[in-house]
Amino acid sequence: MKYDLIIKNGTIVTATNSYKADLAVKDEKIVAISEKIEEDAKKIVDAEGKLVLPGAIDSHTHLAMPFGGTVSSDTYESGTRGGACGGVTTVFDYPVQRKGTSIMELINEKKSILEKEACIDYASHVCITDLNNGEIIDEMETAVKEGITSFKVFMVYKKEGMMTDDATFVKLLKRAKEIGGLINVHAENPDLIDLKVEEFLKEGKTSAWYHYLSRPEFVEAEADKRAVHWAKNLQAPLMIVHMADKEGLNAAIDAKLDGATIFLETCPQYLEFTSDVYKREDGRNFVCSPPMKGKESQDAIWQAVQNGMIDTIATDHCPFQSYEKDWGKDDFTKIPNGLAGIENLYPYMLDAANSGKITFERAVELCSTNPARIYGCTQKGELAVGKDADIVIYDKDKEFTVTIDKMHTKCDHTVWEGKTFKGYPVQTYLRGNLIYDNEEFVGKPGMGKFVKREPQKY
Ligand code: DUC
Ligand code: ZN
Ligand code: ZN
Repeated sequence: MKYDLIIKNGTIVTATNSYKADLAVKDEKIVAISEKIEEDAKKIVDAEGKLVLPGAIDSHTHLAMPFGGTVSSDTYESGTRGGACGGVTTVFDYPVQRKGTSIMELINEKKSILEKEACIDYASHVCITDLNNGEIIDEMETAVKEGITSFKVFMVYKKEGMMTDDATFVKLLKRAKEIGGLINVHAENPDLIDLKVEEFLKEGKTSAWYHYLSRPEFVEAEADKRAVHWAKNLQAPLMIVHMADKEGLNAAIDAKLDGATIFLETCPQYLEFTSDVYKREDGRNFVCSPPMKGKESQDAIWQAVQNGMIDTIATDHCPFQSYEKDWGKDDFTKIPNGLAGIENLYPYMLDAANSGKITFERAVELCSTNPARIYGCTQKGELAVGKDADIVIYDKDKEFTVTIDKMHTKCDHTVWEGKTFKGYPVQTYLRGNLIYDNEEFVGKPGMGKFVKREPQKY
């Protein structure tokens, strides 16, 4: 047999165009794309009437992460299984450095879990909480050589011991630039949040609505602007993750237009929901940080998704079970922060394409091609000869309504409950291997491989 797999008669979508063609796979790679491929293969799939897309890259998840007095409820296995069923073929995790410890040890510890559990390919951005007397500055270079080229800093979570102060942030930005790495930042101002929280609790204002009011638009905007300021003045590349407010977005866009190397990520929850969700009886289930903002911010973020200013869409997948969210029924500060989303990312953005809000090419660019390019996944993000055969077959006409019973992650509830998507992935291939078939997971834990990334000249 010449090939392992041929996908025939589909419409191939890239970040720049769409065209009808057949695609052949051998030894996990795409080896041919042409109008007609007549040779034999072990498996031939007819994709007539369907779109053939590169697998999505969810470049922002927190799997099995100790947080909010518990651990996020998806393991590496269940989170990546969910991803596979939503067309995600590469996941990025955010392991958090314990203060005073080595990041290489953390990377190796996580790798040994992921190689057993991951159902899709995986990479990590390492969250740095402490420079460890400068040791981490050296370790960053080792990490980059090992293929871990991005790092995260939190401008928040001061009391939780995860915050990076400005001096450390600046050192990390400069170091990442030297070694072809990238710093990702969670931008919110911790002191304003702590001040507001204290005031609200004193006044007995404890519902989920006060989660939003303790970290409203200007709290994120201040930190966004500070982050933009450092990146611009140090001429260092920076990714601002989960961008959710208009004022910060505009500052970042201005800096980008001025030549700063700033990348922007947002998440489906900020595109779908506004802060009004925190007024709901089940508002705690929507509690994540940064919180959803008002309509003005939502409209601005959508506009930036449409006009090319947002670079990537990822989920910030960090689910907690209902009983854990219930800890904060009468005190919003006890609600673990985070939502499930990995299985809904590609369906959501492709639904936006199917309904004409963006093009399918743009959905592919945001969810696959851009994250691959920005984070140095040279084998991913595109259906092209020589790339990994990470492929999603998408039926534009299949209607799918999200209910928790149909999800493949471990969490017992979802903010996406009841959402109907026009169009849905019907098959996912990981390096040519079928891992999802018509609402069923057909892969195996351990199939995922480490994605060794290349340093970039940003
Ligand atoms: N925000 C969340 O909502 N969850 C995980 C971490 C974060 O920053
Ligand atoms: Zn974050
Ligand atoms: Zn996050």
